[in-house]
Amino acid sequence: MSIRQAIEKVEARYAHQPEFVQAVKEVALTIAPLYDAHPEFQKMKIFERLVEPDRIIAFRINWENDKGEVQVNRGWRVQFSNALGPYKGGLRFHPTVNQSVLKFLGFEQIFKNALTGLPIGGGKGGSDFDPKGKTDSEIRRFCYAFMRELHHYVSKDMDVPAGDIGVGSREVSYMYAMYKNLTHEYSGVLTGKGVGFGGSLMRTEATGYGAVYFLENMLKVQNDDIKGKKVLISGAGNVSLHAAEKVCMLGGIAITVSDSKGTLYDEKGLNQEKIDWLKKQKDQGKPLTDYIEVFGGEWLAGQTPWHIKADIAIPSATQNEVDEEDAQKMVENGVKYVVEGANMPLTAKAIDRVCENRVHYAPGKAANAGGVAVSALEMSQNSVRQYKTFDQIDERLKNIMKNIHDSAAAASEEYGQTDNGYIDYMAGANIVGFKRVADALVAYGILN
Ligand code: NDP
Ligand code: 2IT
Repeated sequence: MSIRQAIEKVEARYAHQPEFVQAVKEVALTIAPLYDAHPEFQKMKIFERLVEPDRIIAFRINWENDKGEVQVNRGWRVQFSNALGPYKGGLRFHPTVNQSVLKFLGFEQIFKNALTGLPIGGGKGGSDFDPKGKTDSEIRRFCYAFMRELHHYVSKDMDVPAGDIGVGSREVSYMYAMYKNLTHEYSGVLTGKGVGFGGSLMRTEATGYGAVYFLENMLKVQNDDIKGKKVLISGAGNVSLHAAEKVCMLGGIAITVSDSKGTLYDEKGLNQEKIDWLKKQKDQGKPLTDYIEVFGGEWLAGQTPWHIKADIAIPSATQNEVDEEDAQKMVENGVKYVVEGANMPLTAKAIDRVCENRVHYAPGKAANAGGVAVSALEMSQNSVRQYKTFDQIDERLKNIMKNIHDSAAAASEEYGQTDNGYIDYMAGANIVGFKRVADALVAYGILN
C-alpha cells in the first residue's frame, strides 16, 4: 500500500477524528521521499502500523465537588508506540479533550520523542475535566480520582505521563501522591514533579526555553539574531511565559501574550518583572486584563495576536489557533519566523501559506521537544537517584535543541527538500523522527 492509499484509509476510517487525520496527513505527505528510499518500510507496513495506537485505555472518573455533588468525567490514556522506550507524553485537562485530540497529540509525540534522541516512546492522555473555576480542593479530589484509575496502566518503565494544558506541577504532585499511596512505590512514574521530591530542575522552563533555543539556531543559519526583534506570543501558560522569559533574556522584545478571552499587547515589551507578575496572576487564576492597570498596554478583547506587526511569532496556546487568514496577516506584517511552542497550532492551510512565502517555519514536534526532553532527563535522574544542577540541564537542553535543529536541517537537504537555502524543517523533522521509529520496528520484526 502506498502512502497515498494509507492516508485515504485513515481519512475514511477516522473521518470523525479531524485533528488526528490532520496530524497523520502532515507526516505522511512529508515522508514520501524517505519511504521511496526505503522499500522495507512499505513491505513491513510501518506507516499503516504507526497510525494505530498500541492501545487506548478509556475510563470514567467519579469525584465530588465542594457542594458534595457527584461529578462524572471521562479519561483516556493513548499508548501509541513504545518502539523507542516507555510510552511518554503529557496529560491534558480541558473540556475539548476527546479521542481525536489525544490521538493527534499521541501520534505527534512518537516522532517528537524520537527527535530528542532519548529513549522514550509516544503517548498522551487526559480528561474532559475543566479546571477553570475549580477550587484547590476540587482539583485535588479530581486528580486523586483520575490517578486511582490510571495507576493500573502506568509505571516508571512502561508509561510515564507528565503535564500539558491544565496540568502543571500542582496537578502532577497530587497524582504522584495518589500513585505512591496506591502502589507503595517511590518511582519516577510522572515527570514534572516538584524539585524537592524527584522533579528535575528546569522542567518547568524547558518547553518555552527550548523553543527559543530552536529559534536561535534557525536565526543563526540566516546570519540573523534575536536582539531587538519583536515577538508575538500566544497563550499565557507554562510554554508561553517561559518562551517570553527566554526571548527577553536574549534581548528580543516579546510584545504579546494571550488567553481564550483576548490578547494583551504591550508595545514596550515584557520584562522579567512583568513576566513574574503574569506567572503569579495565572497561578492565582486571575485575569490578564489587570495587567493594564499595573503596567499599561492594551487589552484586545476576543482577538488573537496575529494581526500585529512583528518579526517572529511563537504560537504557544493550542491546536489550530492560527488559520490561513492569520498566516496571511503574519506574512503581510513582516513575520519572518514562525516557531510552534504549542502542538499543531497552525492549520494545514496556514502552514502552506507561511511556507509558500518562505517564512522560516519550525513545527511543534521539533521546536517544543525541549519539555519532553527534560522529562526524559528527569526519568534518568530518578533511576540513578542523583540530581543535576540547573546549569547542567540547561546545557543539555541547548545541545538537544541544536541537535534536533541540525538533524532536521540535514534531512531536509539530504531528501531534496531544501530550496535555495530555505530549509523545510517540517519535512526534515518528520523524516528524522519517522526513520528512527521505523528502523526500530523493522529490527523488531512484526511485533509492535
Ligand atoms: P497551560 O495550561 O499552561 O496554558 C495554556 C494557555 O493556552 C492558556 O493561556 C490558555 O488560556 C490558552 N489556551 C488553551 N486552550 C485555548 C483555546 N482553546 N483558545 C485560546 N487559548 C487557549 O498549557 P501549556 O502552556 O502547558 O501548553 C500550551 C501548548 O503547548 C499546548 O499545545 C501543549 O500541548 C503544548 N506543549 C506543552 C508542553 C509542556 O511542557 N507543558 C510541552 C510541549 C508542548 P485560558 O487560560 O484562557 O484557557
Ligand atoms: O506535548 C508535550 O511534549 C508535553 N506535553 C510534554 C510531555 C512530557 O512527557 O514531558
